Amino acid sequence: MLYPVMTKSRMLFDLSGIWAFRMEDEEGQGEREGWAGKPLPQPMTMAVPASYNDMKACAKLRDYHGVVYYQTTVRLARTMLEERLVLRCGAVTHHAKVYLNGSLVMAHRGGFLPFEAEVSGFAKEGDNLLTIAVDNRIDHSTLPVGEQKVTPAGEKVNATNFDFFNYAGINRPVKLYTTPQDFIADLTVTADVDFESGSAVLHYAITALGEGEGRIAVYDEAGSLVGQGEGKTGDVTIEKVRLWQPMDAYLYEVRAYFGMDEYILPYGIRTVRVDGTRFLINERPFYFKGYGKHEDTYPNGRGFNEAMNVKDLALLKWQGANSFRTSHYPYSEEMMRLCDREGIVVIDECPAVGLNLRMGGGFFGATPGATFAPETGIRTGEHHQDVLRELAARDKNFACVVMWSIANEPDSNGEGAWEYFAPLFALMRELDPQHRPCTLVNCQMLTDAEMEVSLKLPDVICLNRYYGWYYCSGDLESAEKELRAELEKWAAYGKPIVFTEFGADTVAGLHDATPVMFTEEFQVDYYEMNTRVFDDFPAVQGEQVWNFADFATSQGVVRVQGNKKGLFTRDRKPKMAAHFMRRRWLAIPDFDYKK
Ligand code: GCB
Repeated sequence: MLYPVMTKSRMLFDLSGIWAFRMEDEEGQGEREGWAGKPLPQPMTMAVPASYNDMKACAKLRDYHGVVYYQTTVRLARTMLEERLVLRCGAVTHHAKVYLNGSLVMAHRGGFLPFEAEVSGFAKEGDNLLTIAVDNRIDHSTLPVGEQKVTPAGEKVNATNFDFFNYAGINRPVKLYTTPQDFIADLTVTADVDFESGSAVLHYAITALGEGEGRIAVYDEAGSLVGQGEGKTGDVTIEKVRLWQPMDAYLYEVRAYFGMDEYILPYGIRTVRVDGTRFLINERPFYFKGYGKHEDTYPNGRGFNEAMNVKDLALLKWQGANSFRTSHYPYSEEMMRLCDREGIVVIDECPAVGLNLRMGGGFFGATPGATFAPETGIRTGEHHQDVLRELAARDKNFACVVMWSIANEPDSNGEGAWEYFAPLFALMRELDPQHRPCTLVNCQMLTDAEMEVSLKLPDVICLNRYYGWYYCSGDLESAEKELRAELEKWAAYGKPIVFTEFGADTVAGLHDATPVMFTEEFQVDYYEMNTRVFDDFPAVQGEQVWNFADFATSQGVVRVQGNKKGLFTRDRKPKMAAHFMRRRWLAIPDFDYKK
């Protein structure tokens, strides 16, 4: 799905601002009382985009469970109605019903990917009432996975099977855009690079609806035309190609034409492949240095925060980091475009987190059980496929995306895991026109089971490990021994290994001369030990710390006002460990660290 941009044939309107907002007093009230078709009764004000939870000083809103309504008036000029008019939501968490002038124009399941519909037939000149009903409920059929529970006080709540706050609302921009009646619906570009001659061939495909001829023109960053192709599909050769490199981005501009329509795509040319234990970007062994992140700021919640995105990437660069994983859901398209622009490497994760009923039972809230059991287990299979389709459609052209993560910490040893995951890997490999590596982020031990999901399906072994924190807590000597012993096993299989999580909760400002857990000194020692071990294993091709910054999560006895594993505080102030990792990462090159 194309990101909406302004071109000579397309108008674009951002509907961000203050909208009217209303919680339901009881389930189904909005539909019964027809809220979508008239001004909301006694609304409060709400910022769009943003999560609603932290917007007011109101515990009821913060912990709300169910459907809320957002509403605004969109005033349309006649000229806009002469074109094809599309309404597009960047992300509504978790489920949305969108009404224009009282008519349902689209509905969407899943809180982290865009959706859109042509609304020409529903819109009129002048005032139009736009209403979006947002449902934050999660269960065994949603991604992420959760469960609805009733507290002893009689309140219905979302029991999350994941460790981040269930922020909800219109989290990303809502936009209106126009296209001509005959228009470009999609554009796919892939590239073959000839490293000897220094040229590249772009293969492009324009999907268009209506009558017209297709063509593309490719420009370099100086604005010079470097290649052209006739037809809706074709090849364009670019001589003396300048590649997109980690930390040294270069973006061509692919301008696609169809009839009167024009679409402009920034496009980085690079290659990615796995070779033995090496992860090659542009045929050179790349070492991942960076983080698992969250879209989490105050008071935006998971709401789009463009200033913080810019700041975060600046801090990454300050530290000598080069990459992050979009743990545990796809991030905004704006962030992906920024990473393309800044040369930050991304492991793109879909919102499949909590697919582990065995673990969730103990820690976060869901009832323990067999994850893939037909009656009582999760029922996310079909939705998981839909989400992968939407993710590939949105992110296929980004140079920054070098790998897809199919899930975070699923019950990969559970009965039925192979049957669940093998088709998803096959699907993602088929969906991605660039055939990027696929992974699954593992938290379970390597078993002798014939069908080891975490070993055989992924191209890269991604490990989340907490030796010295959850395991061998505070005892770094034992932790080191155990970590080495486990790594020996994984390293025997000849695939690249990336640590996608390792971390220790640390309350900024807590200090001790003899390091104990939760102090800044302990966090430094923890990283010193873990990274020393990684350096001894040639197969370890990357380290992504958990987490970039402290973040909000459900309340519980193991969380001190949120998860405190950040190397930065929630307002982005470095802890001691941030300086430690900075010294380390500035000394590790992006390429050829482990040949
Ligand atoms: C994990 C999860 C992550 C948690 C983290 C923790 O393994 O993938 O979502 O936040 O551990 O801090 O416990």
